[in-house]
Amino acid sequence: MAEPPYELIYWHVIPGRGEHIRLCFVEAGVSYSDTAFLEGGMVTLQGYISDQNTGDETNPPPFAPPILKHGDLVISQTSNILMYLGPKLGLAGTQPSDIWKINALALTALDGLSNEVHNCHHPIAIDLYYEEQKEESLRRSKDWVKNRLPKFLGYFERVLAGKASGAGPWLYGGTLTWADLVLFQTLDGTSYAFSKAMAAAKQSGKYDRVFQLYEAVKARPRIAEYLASERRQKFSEYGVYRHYEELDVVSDEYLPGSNNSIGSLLESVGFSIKGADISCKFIFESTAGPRDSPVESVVERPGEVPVEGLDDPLDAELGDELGKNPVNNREIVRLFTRVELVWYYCLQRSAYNYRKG
Ligand SMILES: N[C@@H](CCC(=O)N[C@@H](CS)C(=O)NCC(=O)O)C(=O)O
Repeated sequence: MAEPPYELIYWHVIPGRGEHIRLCFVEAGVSYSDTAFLEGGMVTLQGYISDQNTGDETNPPPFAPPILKHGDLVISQTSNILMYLGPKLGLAGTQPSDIWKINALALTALDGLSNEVHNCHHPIAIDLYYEEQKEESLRRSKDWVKNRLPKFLGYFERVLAGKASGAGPWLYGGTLTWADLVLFQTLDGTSYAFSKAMAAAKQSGKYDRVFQLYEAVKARPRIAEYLASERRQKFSEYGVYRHYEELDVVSDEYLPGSNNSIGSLLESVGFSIKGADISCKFIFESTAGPRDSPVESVVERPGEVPVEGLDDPLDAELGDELGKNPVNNREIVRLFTRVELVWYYCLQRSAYNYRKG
């Protein structure tokens, strides 16, 4: 018996969570309808999520899109839909039990590289505008980029290095599954939101397998054609992935050689600071200058941002300087504060050039 039509019910204009479902259909070469492109599509969607909707005889009402209608079946929740479609579209591995493993991988990507990214621009309340939670968004974005992004990228790198992933570029069992498509989409969205951090992560070489998977999905013939088409909706300042220049922060985590020079000096007295090499020229100058010179006077000298990186003589000079003056904890705290401030400044102004160099 022929399959009933697949109907995707999702918002228009934003790729959002609906895009995970679309990519599965595209990769499988299976046609589907999509309310994002249908006349009256948003009325249909609103009908499903209306607080008047109590569902029907066999389907409870969905809370939010994406929603899939397939014959009499109406289901919601992205991962649930993906797990339903995976086996039907040939994206579910080779063994019946594979779906649980694939689902875990997809859920992890959705947790870390979708929901958490969304929470970076909406850390306080979903119903408030971003503009009403900007300060918290910045704080959260900085922390996310520093601590969570490397954790999730590192996790997927480990998965890809593991035996269960098989020989190919894919996450599980040597075949392309819906988890690969989800990871692709979440990496794509995260790269839109946090372009600098993702560029730095790629450049670091720590996550080569992850970025290879991204390219491998992108090069799939049907996916490539879809991505180049009008059907691929662009990211914007709506939806899960948004680009706000001020949130596009980068972490020292990814910068090369970040645990040498002043970093190791500070570590030797119990502080951990990474990325200090990029700013140790400033620190050297500030320690050589008047003890209480305000940090602002240091950071307002953009011409001296060491975009080409620093070499050993400077570090040696700094070592001498610190060596000459007994360093007590108070001094180190003062230094630490300066390093942080100057370092952020350097990143904002020139880290991109620095990495390119
Ligand atoms: N966990 C759900 C989240 C669904 C969700 O948040 N959908 C968004 C669009 S991507 C929405 O319209 N939410 C409305 C709301 O949460 O009030 C899923 O993965 O499907």
